[in-house]
Amino acid sequence: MTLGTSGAAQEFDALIIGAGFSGLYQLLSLRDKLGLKVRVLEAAEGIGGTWYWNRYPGARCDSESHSYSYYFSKELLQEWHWTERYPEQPEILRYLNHVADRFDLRRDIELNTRVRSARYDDATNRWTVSTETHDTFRCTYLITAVGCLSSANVPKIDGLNDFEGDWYHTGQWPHQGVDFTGKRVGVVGTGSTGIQAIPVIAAQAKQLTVFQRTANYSIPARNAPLTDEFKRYAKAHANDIELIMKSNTNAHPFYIKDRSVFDVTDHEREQILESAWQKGGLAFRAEFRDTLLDAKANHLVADFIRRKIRAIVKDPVTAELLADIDHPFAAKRPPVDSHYFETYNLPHVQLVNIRTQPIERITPSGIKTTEKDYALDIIVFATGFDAMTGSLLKMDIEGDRGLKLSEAWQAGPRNYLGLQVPGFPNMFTVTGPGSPSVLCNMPPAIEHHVDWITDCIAHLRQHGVRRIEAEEQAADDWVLAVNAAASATLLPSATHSWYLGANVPGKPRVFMPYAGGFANYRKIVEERTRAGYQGFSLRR
Ligand code: N01
Repeated sequence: MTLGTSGAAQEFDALIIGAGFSGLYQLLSLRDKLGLKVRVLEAAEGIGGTWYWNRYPGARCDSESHSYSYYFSKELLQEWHWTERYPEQPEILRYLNHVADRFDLRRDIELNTRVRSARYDDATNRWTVSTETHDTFRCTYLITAVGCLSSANVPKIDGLNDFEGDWYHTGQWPHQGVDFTGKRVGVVGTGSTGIQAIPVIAAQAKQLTVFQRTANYSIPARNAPLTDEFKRYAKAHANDIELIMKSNTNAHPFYIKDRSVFDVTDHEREQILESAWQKGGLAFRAEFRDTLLDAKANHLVADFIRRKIRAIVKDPVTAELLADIDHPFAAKRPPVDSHYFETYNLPHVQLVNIRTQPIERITPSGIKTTEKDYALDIIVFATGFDAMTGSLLKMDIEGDRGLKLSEAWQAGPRNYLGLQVPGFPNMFTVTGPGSPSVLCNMPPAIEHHVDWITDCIAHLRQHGVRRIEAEEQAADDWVLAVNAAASATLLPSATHSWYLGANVPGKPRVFMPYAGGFANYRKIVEERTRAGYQGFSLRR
């Protein structure tokens, strides 16, 4: 449905860009709680954001399903039934569609509408938003809900256009799926996505070649159908689970244990890690408080995983390639997997180390490294995203006095609390850079931001405030705080991580998410809000 009438701008109180987890809840909040006239602009043909696009084989959330849910509606929590420990992409998409129907959101969402530009005009205190479909919208409040991992990073490798087979990026997967039966498949990339996809592709393909640039840790997911007992438990304890998620470091439904790697004997440590490995999932990293803080502590945990890899993978050369990991455990987002390392025991799966034999080019018939030609029918790029800033910078956003977001962020995403950018009045970034976002289970992080933005807009309207904007000094101080929080951990030592923007050539190397912990971050935001929106300039 096209709601636009070409030529005439459509007027709204608020525009939301993106109809994923963030955009849906933001629409509901502004429309139904505050009674604003709101529209969501979504580039895709359907709602779902990340979960609309990421349909690659094996796509599944690494957060456990009972925590990967909205908690704002207790009725919704009680009525929705997840089926597995980790929700699969189609199930999450069904959930988000259910939410859209249940709260009657669709009538205010415009699909197939990619935002091209947004300009702020001080005289009218309005944003003008133009789309690629030549519609124009105007609004007072502009909320970007574009997701942190939505701008696909397809590596620029010579010859890709000449490839005579098919190639795909995991984040832009065809809706009809891809049939790998009888095909020679190459996968480039061994991050969370590649590690999820590789075993599933291997189960179908005639031959699978994995091109690994950086070896990665991975913890078994141990996915399984949820038992009725667990389903009842999660529903009965929804309030407690929510409290745990809001009061810990990563917004997951578990706390990081308050013990050091060195508080226990070698034997005890081995037993603790073995038990966590058997339980599986992201909670593995929560066994010790210093895993991500102390290099020696991390080394002991990492060594456990390396030994596991060597024990699982039968070919010693392949095992060594997989275990030769150059960064501390969890300094890059730790993947969880279903039989990833076991996949390398299959006779039709091979691993190529593109550190020692880099890809030279793509040829019409496959991938050519400095050592060899690999004949392929299909190439899958599991090469990640231009994370956190990519989708924002793709739009031509211009704030006060002609300041472009691309200029303001030339040296990295300067912002305040991950919520606002100086020079961009009344613009809010849901889980923007500078917030804990991607270091968290996302739904609680999203709900926190949406609730804050909603309360903030209510406050502005109640008090006759025309515009709110992050102060320059507050943003500078926050950038320092974000750097300091990262530097207190081992996170920056993974120098090639997307947290630092290092996966995209030419992108400024700045640690983007706030690593000081979700609970701590919430406290900071709350204190500053209570202190009269400290660090924000409010003008009547
Ligand atoms: O991307 P990544 P991802 N030539 O950037 C390699 C979330 N997620 O899509 O490390 C060759 O982590 C790159 O190598 P290197 C999660 O937050 C969530 O896997 O740069 N290789 C790396 O191996 C995750 O962290 C879930 O040396 C190239 C891989 O490609 C985030 O998404 C599931 C290359 C990219 O890894 C991103 O994960 C999946 C090149 N030119 C993902 N460029 C859920 O739980 C890159 N690589 C929901």
